[in-house]
Amino acid sequence: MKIGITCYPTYGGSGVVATELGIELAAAGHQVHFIAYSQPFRLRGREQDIAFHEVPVSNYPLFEYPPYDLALATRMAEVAAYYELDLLHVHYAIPHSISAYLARQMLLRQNHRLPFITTLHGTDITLVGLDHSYLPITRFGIDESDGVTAISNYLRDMTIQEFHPERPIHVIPNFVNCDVYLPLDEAVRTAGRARYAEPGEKILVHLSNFRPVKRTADVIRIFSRVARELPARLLMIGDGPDRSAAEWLAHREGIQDRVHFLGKQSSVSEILPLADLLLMPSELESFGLVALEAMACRVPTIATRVGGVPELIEDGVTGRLFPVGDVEEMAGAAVELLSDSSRYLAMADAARRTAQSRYCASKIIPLYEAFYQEILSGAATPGA
Ligand code: GMT
Repeated sequence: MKIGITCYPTYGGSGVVATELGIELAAAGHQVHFIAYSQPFRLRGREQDIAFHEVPVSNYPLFEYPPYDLALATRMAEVAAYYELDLLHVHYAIPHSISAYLARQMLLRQNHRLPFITTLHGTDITLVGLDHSYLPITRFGIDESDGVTAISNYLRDMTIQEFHPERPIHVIPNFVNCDVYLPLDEAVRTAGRARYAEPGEKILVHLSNFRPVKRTADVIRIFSRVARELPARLLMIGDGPDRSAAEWLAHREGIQDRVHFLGKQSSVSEILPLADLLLMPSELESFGLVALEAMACRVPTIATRVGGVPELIEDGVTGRLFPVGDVEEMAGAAVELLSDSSRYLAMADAARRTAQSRYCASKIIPLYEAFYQEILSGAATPGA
């Protein structure tokens, strides 16, 4: 198949999923065309059967707000026509499904049928979609899509409850490449850990875009309590609006020497397996992709019981779940786990096993391929 993929190319879960999906589809023999305002950050630009098409946005002085969605629709239609795309797969409803809709309508005039699939990731529904001004157009984008997927049961149910869409929503969970995200050989792990911690110190890690929904201040508060009980370091991967507040808090708590702010990292699969625990105290996660990536690396997560997280993490088996903001309990659980090696090892093993048995790319990519086929056969039916 020849598949066009559009996503937010910068740091964020939906862009990561879209990029990894493109990489896996290309490896499975499909031709993939990314269409976005910049190259997705996890794409190296040298992958076989993957092309990137930048969307140029005109900055004509009359445009106080450059019309990205129109420029995207134009580029989608051009790429689809020039490279004979079979379908478009857009990640994040707004504005991508609307641009795809426009591209589809433009191509219809040339008798080129271009179905599009929208994958809902979370904040497109829970935050953006529920802002009243965006609700009708988000619902329109969902209903006009030829197929819609959501990354968890929670998100599907939430979308149905809030938007009452006419289009059915299929759940295809997020995935991880278990051959890339995997535990390290002990010698390599020891050498890697030495970059951040002394022997005998535990390593906790947090990875996000440092937006308020991630509650990065809670990460610092949890770690501060853990560091009082045992020798430990915290790796903070990523960047975003709440980073400086987190840095300030680390100083105020007097733990600045134990917290390493690493900024945005392109090879997180090399850092995650160095850690003992991931902290994900988010206000909301429709899935929690980073926890899955950590699980595949044999790293359990201390997380909040929100959104789709309980579908991924089984409390007490593959990680621990707590109410939002309960930093005392989360810190206590982290200390307990890090002090009990047999319990810790059982949980770390269960985390890796769950990632392998339920969320490996090899299991999830065929679901997308089957869904594409289903949509294509429907799209071929006159009047569909
Ligand atoms: O919240 C983010 O970090 C970014 C956001 C996105 O769309 O880029 O993440 C959402 O999609 C991820 C990939 O499917 C999910 O793992 C995240 O749980 C989801 N975030 C929220 O629901 C808040």
